[in-house]
Amino acid sequence: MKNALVTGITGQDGSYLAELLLSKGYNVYGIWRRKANVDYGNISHLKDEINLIYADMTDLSSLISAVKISQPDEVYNLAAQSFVASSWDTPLNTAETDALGVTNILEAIRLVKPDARFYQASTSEMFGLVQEIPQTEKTPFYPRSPYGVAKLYGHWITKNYRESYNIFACSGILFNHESERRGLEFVTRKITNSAVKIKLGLQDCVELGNLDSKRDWGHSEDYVRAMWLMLQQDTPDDFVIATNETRTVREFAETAFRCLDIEIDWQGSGVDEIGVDRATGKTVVKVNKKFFRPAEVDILLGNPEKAEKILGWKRNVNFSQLVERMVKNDLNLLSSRNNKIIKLK
Ligand code: NAP
Ligand code: G4F
Repeated sequence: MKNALVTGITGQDGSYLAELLLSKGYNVYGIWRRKANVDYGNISHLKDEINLIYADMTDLSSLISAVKISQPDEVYNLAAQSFVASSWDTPLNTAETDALGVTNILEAIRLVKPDARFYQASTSEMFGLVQEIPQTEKTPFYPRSPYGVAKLYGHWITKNYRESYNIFACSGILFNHESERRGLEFVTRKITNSAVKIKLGLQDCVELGNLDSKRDWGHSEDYVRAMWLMLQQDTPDDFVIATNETRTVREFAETAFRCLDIEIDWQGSGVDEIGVDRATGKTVVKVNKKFFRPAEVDILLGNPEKAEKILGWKRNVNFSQLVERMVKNDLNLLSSRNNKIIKLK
C-alpha cells in the first residue's frame, strides 16, 4: 500500500484528491493548520479515513515532521494562499507560503525521503499578461499579481530540485478549476451562490468586478486526476491542464442565471453595466469598482494537448455541466437551510 502526503487537504482540490487517493487504496496523510475552532470543512466526510498532521508551509520543522510521520511515496503540494485578489493585501504572507513554502516542503523531502515523488500546484496565473494564445508548456511567463510571482518561484524551484537533486518533481500548470466546494469569494461560486439567493428572494443583486475577463474553466475532480497521473509516469515533467475553451465572467453569470430560469439582458457599459432580469425588469447584476484588480489577467486559454497525449488525460465535465452542478449544489444547500422550495422548469 502506498502512502501519500497532501498539503492543502482542507481546500477544494485537496478534498477531491484525498477521495481519489483513498479510492486507489492509498494511506492518505494531510497537513492542516490549527484553528481556534476545529473545522473539517471540505474533508468532514473523510476525517475518519485520513491521517491529519498539524503543520504549516512556512514552518520547515513541522514539514520535516510531517514527512517523517507519513513516509510518503508521493507528496502533493496544494497548500497556498490561493486567492489572487488577496495577494495584493498580503504580499509577504503570499510569498512565504506560495514561494518559500515550496522550498520548505522540497527540503523536507530532500532531507527525509528523497525518493518521494512530488507534485507542485503551479498555475495559469504565471502566464498573466499572456504572450501567446492559447498557452502551452512553452509559453513565456509574465505574472501579474504577487500570487502569480510567488507561484512562479514555486514552479522554478520545483524544476531546480528535479535537476539538482534528481527528485521526481512535476509541476501541473493548471488553469482555473471550480466545483461545488469552491470558496465563496472566487467569482464562479460567488455567482452561483448569489444567483440562487436572488432566485430564493434572499438577496437582490450581485456586485461583480471585471465582466470581460476570460477564463478557461474546468471541474476540480477532473484536474486532481491529472495530478495523480503526472506522478505515475516514468519520467517527471510539467503539464498544462486546461479545457481549451475560454469564457467571460459575463457568460458565466448568464449561464448560471439561466440554470435558474432567469434570462439576463445586459445594459450600459464599463462600470455602469448592469444585468437585468428580462421577466421582472429587476437589476440582478451590478459592477462595483472595488472588485477590479490593480493588474488584471485578461484572457486565459490553455492547450492541454501534451497532457492528453502523454498522460491520456481528458476532462469529463464541460462548461455548462460545471455551472449546472455548482448552481444545483447551491440551490440544495440554500433552499434546505432556508426552508424554501422552488421548482425549476
Ligand atoms: P484552496 O481551496 O484555497 O485551498 C488551499 C489550501 O491551502 C487550504 O487547505 C488551506 O488551508 C491551505 N493553506 C493555505 N496556507 C497554508 C499554510 N501556510 N500552511 C498550510 N496550509 C495552508 O485552493 P484550491 O483551489 O484547492 O487550489 C489548490 C492549489 O492549486 C493551490 O496551491 C492553488 O494556488 C493551486 N491552483 C488552483 C487553481 C484553481 O483554479 N483552483 C488553479 C491553478 C492552481 P486552510 O483551510 O487552513 O486555509
Ligand atoms: O475567480 P477568481 O478570483 O480567480 P482567478 O483570479 O482567475 O484565480 C484562480 O485561478 C487561478 C488559475 O488561473 C488560480 F491559480 C488561483 O489560485 C485561483 O484559483 O477571478 C476570476 C476572474 C478575474 O479576472 C477577476 O478579476 O473574475 C474576475 N472577477 C470579476 N468580478 C471577479 C469578480 N473575481 C472575484 N473573485 N470576484 C468578483 O466579484
